[in-house]
Amino acid sequence: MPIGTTITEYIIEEQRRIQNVSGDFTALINDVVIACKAISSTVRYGSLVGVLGVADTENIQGETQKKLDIISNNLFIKRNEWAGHVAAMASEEMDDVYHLPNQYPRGKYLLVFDPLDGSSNTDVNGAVGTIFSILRRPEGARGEPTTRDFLQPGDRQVCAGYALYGPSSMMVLTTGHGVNGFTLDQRIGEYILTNPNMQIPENTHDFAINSAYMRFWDPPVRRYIDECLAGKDGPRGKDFNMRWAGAMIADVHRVLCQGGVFLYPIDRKLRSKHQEGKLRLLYEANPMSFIIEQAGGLATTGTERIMALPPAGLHQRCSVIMGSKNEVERIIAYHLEDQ
Ligand code: P6P
Repeated sequence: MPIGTTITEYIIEEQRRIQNVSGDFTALINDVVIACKAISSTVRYGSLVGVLGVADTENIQGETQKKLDIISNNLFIKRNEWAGHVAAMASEEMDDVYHLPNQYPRGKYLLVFDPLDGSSNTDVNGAVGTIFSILRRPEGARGEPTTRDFLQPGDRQVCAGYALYGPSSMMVLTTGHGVNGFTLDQRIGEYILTNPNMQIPENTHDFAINSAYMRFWDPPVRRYIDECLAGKDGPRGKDFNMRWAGAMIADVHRVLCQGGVFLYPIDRKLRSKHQEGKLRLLYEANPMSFIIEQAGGLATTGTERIMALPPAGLHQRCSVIMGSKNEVERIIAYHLEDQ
């Protein structure tokens, strides 16, 4: 049975392209991959092993945590804390920086992640996944990493990826040299390269937004969606399709594969709660933006490029509009006209 290119082979080939790397980076990504395999397996068993439903805790976002949120977070921590590749970690499910147990060596990378994105889908067997981002620890930093060490703009990411636990389990990865997709071959327990050099179509007829919030949208977003809804008789001269999976990872994966635009924009309701958006910058918007840009798309708040934003806090939120270049450029133009 031919196996194909495993994700480990791909990572090592990538390492050979980069001069003077110690292999730490490769080993870290490998540990992240194993963590995702473990989460994928746990998610698959669902109610058979009693991991569905809510825990009796809340995260810093004030969101009730699902049992799988906590299980996935702990799997990611356990898999990545011991090997000496990371100096510390941060997660949607933990209020502060996670400092490694004293007995473990500290490495030169910082790992930020959303262990289970879309967890509102867990109890209805919907798509969920893991999003992660790898940063370098700032030059010259000494002692235990602080929150400030993590507050780096998305352009400083050295790797970003996600694992989508859908009908098949896929990983999508970028280290800054394009985007590659891998599918988990359950027969051998390896992610195999199935989608090399993923590129987002520049034009599209798909958009993903939660239309329940339409009454709160800013004018540029409302204008863009209204024009899509007007279809071929409207200003766009073509019909559009709407999708909303309730999990950023699933909606953005569709955009990556088929073209489209994903929008979770700031709106009046979020402003009333003094929030700059729904999605979190460090472990949702930045890693997904890195992937989208590497695949030829654009990722913006509407007025600013997401990966240029200077983070002010671990759990900072931001407006998110990302996908096919021509569509995102149109939405940016509508925001500029509205200023
Ligand atoms: P809403 C999942 O909780 C998440 O953070 C994203 O993955 C998803 O796109 C969004 O929230 C869904 O939000 O308001 O539609 O439930």
